[in-house]
Amino acid sequence: MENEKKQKKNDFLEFLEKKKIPIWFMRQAGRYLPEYMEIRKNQKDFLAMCYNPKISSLLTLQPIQRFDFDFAIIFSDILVVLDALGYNVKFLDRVGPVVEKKNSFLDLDHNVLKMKNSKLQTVYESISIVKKMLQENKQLIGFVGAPWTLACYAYYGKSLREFHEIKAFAYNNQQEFAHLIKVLTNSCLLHASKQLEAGADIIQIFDSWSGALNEEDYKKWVLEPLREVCISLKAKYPSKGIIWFPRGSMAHYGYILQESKKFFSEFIDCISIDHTTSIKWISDLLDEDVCIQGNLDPAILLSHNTVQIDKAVDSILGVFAKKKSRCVFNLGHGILPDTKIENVSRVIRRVRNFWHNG
Ligand code: 1CP
Repeated sequence: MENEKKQKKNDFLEFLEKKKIPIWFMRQAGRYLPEYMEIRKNQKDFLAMCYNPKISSLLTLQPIQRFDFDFAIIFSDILVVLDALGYNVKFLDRVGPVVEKKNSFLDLDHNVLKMKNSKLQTVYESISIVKKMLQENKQLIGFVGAPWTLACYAYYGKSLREFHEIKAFAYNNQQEFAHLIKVLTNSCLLHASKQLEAGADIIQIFDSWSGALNEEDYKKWVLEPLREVCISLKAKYPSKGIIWFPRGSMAHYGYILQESKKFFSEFIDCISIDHTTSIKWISDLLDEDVCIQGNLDPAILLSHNTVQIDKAVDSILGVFAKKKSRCVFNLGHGILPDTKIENVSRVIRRVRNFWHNG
């Protein structure tokens, strides 16, 4: 028992103890910021911005300079891993990502990510620049897409809403799909490790499409790869933090947290909760030593109704107050492009005042 408590101590958790309720927003650098649009308008290609350490470090720091968020998240995308694996990834205006389709997944090999000329090197360069520029009282988040979510983009080649075909493919081609998940798991581990080595304090694992799966597939394609990645990361980088964001997974939390309680206590520092999940329910379900991050609905920041915004913020803070430590205020998903700047400032002010007055 004492051993477990010792393992749980790391720089991220100590940072949380000091900050009480730190705040950052998913996709905090992006189209809602005029200073982002100023840079974006001269850049044709979103991926080229991600691969330019000078630009990506600048964009990473923009929301910190404007809002004094407690965490910076490196300006990049989950799809850079597919691009580096040899898929040609493009981001088209008003369409979103387009990923080249391959005839087979069998010849994919994660070892290409280790090559000196891998495009991912620019991400690590950007991380080391940001780390040097970031004030000491902030932490830097690196991130990866989880294998299942990346597999969805590799299979469909674009943004998706339905998952029948990829599931049928996985049932019909079990070996090939297992190979794809394996390569993506190794890639996820490699990319996360390199980001931590370059200076990231935390890795957030985005599993945006995890909610589409049934229980058996969730265990195979979400939990097993997650376990593999987190156990290796914690063995290599015990002082660094891990945040897991399994979007749309409310239906799964019951058995996950019951069957894997020990795994979550030991290897996951924080679960990021989307806005369709009740934060009070999850807070009661989770062990005290797993932190909660979330879960304001990003749509509320589009509204003029400040009473409604304050009410939504207070309702999350009410749950956090009972937990006292180890909570991070965030959105339940990425900030929307039409978000009003004054609403972002309002939420930050309210979270900080709550703590000072409370
Ligand atoms: O046009 C533009 O200016 C680009 C918009 C944009 C930005 C700013 C995209 C396109 N990606 C990003 C950056 C990004 N993506 C970050 C940066 C760090 C931050 O500030 O938070 C992060 C963490 C991501 C992660 C990401 N990309 C996810 C996982 C989180 C989620 O939203 O569920 C996913 C699924 C992507 C793919 C992606 N990138 C961009 C688009 C339009 C999409 C497709 C989303 C979809 O399929 O619905």
